[in-house]
Amino acid sequence: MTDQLKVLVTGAAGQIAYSLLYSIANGDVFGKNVSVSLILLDIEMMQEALGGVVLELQDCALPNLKKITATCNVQEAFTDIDYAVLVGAMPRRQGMERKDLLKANAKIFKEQGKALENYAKKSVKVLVVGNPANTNCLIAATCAPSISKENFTCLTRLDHNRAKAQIATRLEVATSAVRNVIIWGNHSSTQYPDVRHATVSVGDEAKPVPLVVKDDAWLNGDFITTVQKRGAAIIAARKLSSAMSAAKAICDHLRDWHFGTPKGEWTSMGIYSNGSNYGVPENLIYSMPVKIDENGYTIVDGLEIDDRSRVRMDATANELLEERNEAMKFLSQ
Ligand code: NAX
Repeated sequence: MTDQLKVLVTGAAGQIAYSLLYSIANGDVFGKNVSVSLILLDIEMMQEALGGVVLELQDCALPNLKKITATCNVQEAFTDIDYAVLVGAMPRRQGMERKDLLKANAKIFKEQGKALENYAKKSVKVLVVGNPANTNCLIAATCAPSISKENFTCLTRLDHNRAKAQIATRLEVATSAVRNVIIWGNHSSTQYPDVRHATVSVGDEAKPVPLVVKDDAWLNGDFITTVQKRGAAIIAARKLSSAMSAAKAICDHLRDWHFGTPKGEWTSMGIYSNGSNYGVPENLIYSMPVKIDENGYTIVDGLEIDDRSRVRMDATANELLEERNEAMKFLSQ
């Protein structure tokens, strides 16, 4: 394993990055024996604020942090990077149509996809966080044809962690006792949080979550909507979108991708669908259960999908197909 990594974080002057950068720089993600060069990209208007983030990172006096580069230059940012954490995106403003949001972000992720193609290492691993995350990720992957589609992922780990925490809270157990929840589909309110294959540790035994919860109405109702609408609940309460929990989820995603998932466990990641798994259409970034080892990720196959799950999985796929059709119009412009 390499002992030096070049890690790009975009949207680096924003609120998620502010919670994220310390953990990456401190070795909590890639390990304490790896030195990290951080490249921080944000738009020109944010360079002064970004300079402040650099001052703070310096003042943390972190032994693993080899170098910090702050820039608004895309070529400088993407050159020879090992990881691209694409957090920066155009936020949805009041009165903005979904189409306008897709258009603004298609432009950003087209440019960044091309930059990955032209300047990054071919082995670069890409995590897209900026919304609409799945479709932004697909755009970047489309614009970087010489990089394997398997190197492009989007963040659904926050939704995964939310599902896990809801079950743990309900059963009054530690979150570590709950394993193998799944987020299917889009990082949006159509996502399908699925615990039919999840387990909870009771003593030395791992028991199926539905058997322990013993409340199918809750599992098929409030549990699902709570996870689907959690982002909106946080905005309503904080008047800002989730940042601390998003940063934690980004670290979890990157750590598992770098080191592998724990034995017997899977996680959820938005990944490229080639059309061969679970009836998910080809050429979408769709969240699925994956196990990761030194050879990369493998989709957990063979899980039984009941009729109710099928409907939910198709609904979120249909939303992604619509987003793709809309976004692809802007790619040729
Ligand atoms: P902020 O608005 O605080 O920060 C975004 C930063 O991105 C700003 O500093 C902005 O200048 C920068 N930016 C905009 N265009 C850029 C470009 N072309 N290149 C580089 N930087 C650019 O947002 P924050 O709260 O940090 O959220 C960032 C993104 O994460 C949003 O799109 C948000 O919707 C998304 N989220 C995704 C989540 C997920 O699970 N996939 C969860 C959390 C979050 O809601």
